[in-house]
Amino acid sequence: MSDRLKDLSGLAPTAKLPAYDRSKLKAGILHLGPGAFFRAHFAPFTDAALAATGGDWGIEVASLRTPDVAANLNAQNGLYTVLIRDTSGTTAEVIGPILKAHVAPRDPALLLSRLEDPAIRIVSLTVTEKAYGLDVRTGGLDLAHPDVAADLANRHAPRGVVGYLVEGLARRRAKGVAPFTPLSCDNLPSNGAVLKRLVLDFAGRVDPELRAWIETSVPFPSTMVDRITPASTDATYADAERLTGRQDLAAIETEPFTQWVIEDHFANGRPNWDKAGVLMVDEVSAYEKMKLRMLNGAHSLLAYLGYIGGYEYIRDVMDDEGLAALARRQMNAAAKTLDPVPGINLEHYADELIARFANKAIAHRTYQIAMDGTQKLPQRLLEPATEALARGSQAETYAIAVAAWMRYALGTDRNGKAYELRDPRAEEIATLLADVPRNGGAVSAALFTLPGLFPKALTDNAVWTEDVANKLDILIQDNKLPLF
Ligand code: CS2
Repeated sequence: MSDRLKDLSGLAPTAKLPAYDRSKLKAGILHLGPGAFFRAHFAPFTDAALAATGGDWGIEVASLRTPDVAANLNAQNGLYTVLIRDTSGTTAEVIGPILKAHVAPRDPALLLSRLEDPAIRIVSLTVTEKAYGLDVRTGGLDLAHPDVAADLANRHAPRGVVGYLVEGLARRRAKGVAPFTPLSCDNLPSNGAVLKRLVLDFAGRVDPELRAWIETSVPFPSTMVDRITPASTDATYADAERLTGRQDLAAIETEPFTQWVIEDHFANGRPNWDKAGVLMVDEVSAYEKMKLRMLNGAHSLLAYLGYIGGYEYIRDVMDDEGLAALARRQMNAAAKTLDPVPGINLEHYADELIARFANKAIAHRTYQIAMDGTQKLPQRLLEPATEALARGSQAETYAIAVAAWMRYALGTDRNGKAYELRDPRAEEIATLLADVPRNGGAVSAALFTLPGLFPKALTDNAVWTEDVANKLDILIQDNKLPLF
């Protein structure tokens, strides 16, 4: 076994290294949620900006849950490897902007002190959809969300994302420190606006003056991030070691494609991301909707059908011609719900997505994408389905996707093998389905009653709900694909 990656000396020539002086970096960004998605886009784009134009924008990261990533990053002085895979091979880039990693539950006071440090000018997030505590029905806080409830009861000792942001901003205001810019990078439509609403909702409940200050002085830029990033495996670590000559337990693997679009509204400066290929715009929502509906909507469709059909990876699902064609139909249907997106031809975009999904070098598990369906369905499938029906358009592929999610929610695959439904509402779903006969009509009727998930316009549409029930029936009774 090689030595651990700790510095940049003596690395194998196959690795691309940071092209700037790391010792000049200072923590200007605090990032919450240093998972693989963050390590595949935010840190590499910041690395590229530093290489292009210099500067001192370093990043501290904090995990709000598990300690492993932070421990591995600290053991490597923040360095880690990004493997970029396609069918022509794998390349390795060592990424340099991370300075230090914290684990919030271990030392919440330390995270609060980092949030109030004037040197921190951006607090960015990739914490997944479920961490926001969003009530999709109202767009405000879900008061039953465990973090939201705990943080409202104990605002000075938060544990959740919104609680930390509000307490951090409150402390800065009290000390006369300029606010940081919160920067959401999660797959939510208008993620900055969503976060703003949640922060204002929380602040309004604990301190109306603070709410007013945040409303007038804190920008919440929205962003759209796109890079397919499978969870790391032993193969990731082995290839990172082979290509860098160092053991790296924080390595990640990803595809060549990468896209980041950011609204250019910052309170206190930002890295020169625009010099590193990031698109800085005034308004991100058209890009975000395109990505959520065309990429993520088709991804979820393939993940549910694929998983219950016994396909381990998205690339395997794409080998099934019928399912690949269905994904394309779903993308076309989604494209019809979109306004024009500046600079993007949606036909080409869909072609590119199909090729990215089929990338043989990317082992992206259907089970990984199937996770957290109740948090993903609304923006990926249910909102565009509602809009399509309102316009009198076809919504058949949406019915297939919803039926596939419902079939998946039953918790056993076609061979009768049980699996864990990884979803914050898994218990509620299991209770709801406990005594329901296993047929499409009964199961769909039960799941349509899950509070807050399905828009009324959809559940009121008898033709569409019957379509879902029929498709689900085929998936349950015949237990075979394809169903279209
Ligand atoms: C995926 C996304 O896991 C999922 O739900 O659909 O993580 C997807 O890979 C990314 O959004 C691609 O940018």
